Amino acid sequence: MHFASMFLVASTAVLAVAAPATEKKKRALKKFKFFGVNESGAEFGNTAIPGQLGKDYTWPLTSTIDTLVGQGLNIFRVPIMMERIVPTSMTGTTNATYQDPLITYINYITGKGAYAIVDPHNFGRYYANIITDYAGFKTFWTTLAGIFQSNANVIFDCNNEPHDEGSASVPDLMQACIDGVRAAGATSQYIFVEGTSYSGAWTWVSAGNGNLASLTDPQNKIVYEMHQYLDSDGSGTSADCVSTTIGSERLAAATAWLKTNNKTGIIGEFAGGANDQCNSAVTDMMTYMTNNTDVWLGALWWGGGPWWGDYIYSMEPPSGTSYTDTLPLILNIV
Ligand SMILES: *[C@@H]1O[C@H](CO)[C@@H](O)[C@H](O)[C@H]1NC(C)=O
Ligand SMILES: *[C@@H]1O[C@H](CO)[C@@H](O)[C@H](O)[C@H]1NC(C)=O
Ligand SMILES: *[C@@H]1O[C@H](CO)[C@@H](O)[C@H](O)[C@H]1NC(C)=O
Ligand SMILES: CC(=O)N[C@H]1CO[C@H](CO)[C@@H](O)[C@@H]1O
Repeated sequence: MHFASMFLVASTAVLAVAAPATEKKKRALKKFKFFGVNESGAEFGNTAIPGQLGKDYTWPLTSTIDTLVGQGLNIFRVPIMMERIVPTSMTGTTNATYQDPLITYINYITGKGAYAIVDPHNFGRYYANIITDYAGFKTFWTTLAGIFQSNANVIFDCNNEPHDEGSASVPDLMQACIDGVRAAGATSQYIFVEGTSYSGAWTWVSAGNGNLASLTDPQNKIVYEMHQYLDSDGSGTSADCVSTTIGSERLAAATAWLKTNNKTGIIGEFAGGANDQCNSAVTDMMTYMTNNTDVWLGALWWGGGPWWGDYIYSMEPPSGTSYTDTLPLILNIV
């Protein structure tokens, strides 16, 4: 057991004693509004459409939510596939086989008092075609947000990681989502928007995502979701981190952009391997972000879920390598 995890256990014990007997012991975040994990499974098997439950895709575990909420995490991003929830066309109806367990799972998370992010994990594409039918995409979102219209703890994540968009307009795509969500009567919820170039924080400005500053929301609850991995190409495919300060370095330009434009952001995906260099890099990144909570609302680790096995960034209790090695460090900071 690392020193940091001993500290976590010790401080949890102190809290448990200090808390009134009737109050369930639960750690609170110290600085962030949000900290949590991506809960993968329902977007797996993206070459098998619609795919078969239990073979191509799965739903993440409610027991994982119990465990992580007990440790103070309060937000979970749930990747889904647009083609599975609305199979015929973007203006079509939902498929109950996929929709029913989605509702059950999302309501389970919010029933625990946490936030649930509904994340069409589609890279700006529907059936592998870059989405340019913005009116159709707006209708898709009116349908999807309509399901959760009265649940204030649901967050709508317009689309995961658009990239190589050709002549398509990411601002038009994101604005269509915002308009579609609000047209569903879902007026209390946050909307997370993403940018091109996989929504990378390190390339946010250089890739031209500055034009997303002009998005409008009558409810004024847009949050800019960016992703930031710490490996050499920023793809989140290596257990190695570039340096112990790579996180704060890669976030600097995006942080300045958020401040200049009076916006708030969240890191919707980040990770580093379970090793000393990455643990220092993650510590630096979380410290930097908690130093800048005027613009950074929080972060979500990639990733949890029951099918990751011995994945380099597995945050799945009880034995995922990031769950045992890295989460205790993070919870001491955020
Ligand atoms: C609905 O989803 C299920 C499971 O993904 C699939 O087997 C079925 O074919 C789908 N129905 C339609 C009309 O796409
Ligand atoms: C910054 O944004 C907040 C919330 O959206 C708003 O209340 C405030 O007036 C804005 N400040 C400036 C200087 O634009
Ligand atoms: C965070 O802020 C503290 C206090 O200003 C400073 O000493 C530290 O260097 C900052 N760390 C990072 C990674 O930004
Ligand atoms: C960094 C990372 O692991 N990204 C993965 C996120 O999940 C999707 C689908 O599950 C994968 O395609 C990405 O490679």
